[in-house]
Amino acid sequence: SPQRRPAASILREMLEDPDKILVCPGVYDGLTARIALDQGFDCLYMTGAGTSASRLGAPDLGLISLTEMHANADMIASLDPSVPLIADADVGFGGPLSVARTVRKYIDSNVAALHLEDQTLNKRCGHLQNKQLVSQDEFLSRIRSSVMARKESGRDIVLIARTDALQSLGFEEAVKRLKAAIAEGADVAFLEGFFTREQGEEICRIMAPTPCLINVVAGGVTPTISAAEAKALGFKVMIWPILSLTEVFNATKRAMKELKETGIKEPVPGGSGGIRDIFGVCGLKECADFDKKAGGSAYSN
Ligand code: PYR
Repeated sequence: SPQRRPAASILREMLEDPDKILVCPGVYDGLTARIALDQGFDCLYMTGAGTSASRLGAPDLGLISLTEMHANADMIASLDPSVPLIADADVGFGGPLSVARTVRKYIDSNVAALHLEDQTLNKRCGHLQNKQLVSQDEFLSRIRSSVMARKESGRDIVLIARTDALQSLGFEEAVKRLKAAIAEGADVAFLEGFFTREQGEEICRIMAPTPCLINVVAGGVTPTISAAEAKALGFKVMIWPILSLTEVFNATKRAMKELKETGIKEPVPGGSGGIRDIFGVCGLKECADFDKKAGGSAYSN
């Protein structure tokens, strides 16, 4: 069979397309990833906040481990290897050796890109208050370690340097950190939690030609803007981390409430989301076809 093209190479080609902004819906499990793939997105984003909420039932406070984040990224990246996955790697889960291990594991799973940030080990969601930062030197040791691990692997992964410094140290310091991270070999700049369109435009202008990422979080501090507007500001990558989380939260809560209060959850008239729709988006037909070809009969449609 032909050699599979690494997801990082597919992502790099997209990043180099001058006319493109990559719009990445946040997914956190197999089903949300399948729905995004079914809608034809050409790049996905694995949210750490969503992974923490769905796998641990815990808030995004640095509780989740490398093993859990990697297992989620591994599964999501495997669903359609032709669609690159950008995955959260928080602070890299420890010192330089741990960061290198994280990068190797993500590379092994054909994850196209990861982001590493400059918060302390007990990090928190970038849109919460009172974030604690490590020094620039410590941040750079994380980036350097990831660049070294990538080089030693002989393979590729796009490294996204994220700074959370804007909140406590201001714009200049945040820019300094991002520039230093790019000088160490990171590929994409991620200014977390900026407040205005002007700051967004400014970061893209200052970092050019380095591609910049914008993170749009419902209820977060960055304005919710469209992909077209983000592109006009100069961004190359746009992530919507809690897109599926919010929808699942609202819809599930509504359904639970209805069942609790009335003792029945009526199907939505004419609505989708029955068992066949769900199995269908997860590849029921492909599984049945495969099974049949292999001489099985258990899953014939
Ligand atoms: C998250 O979704 O957890 C981010 O860090 C953006």
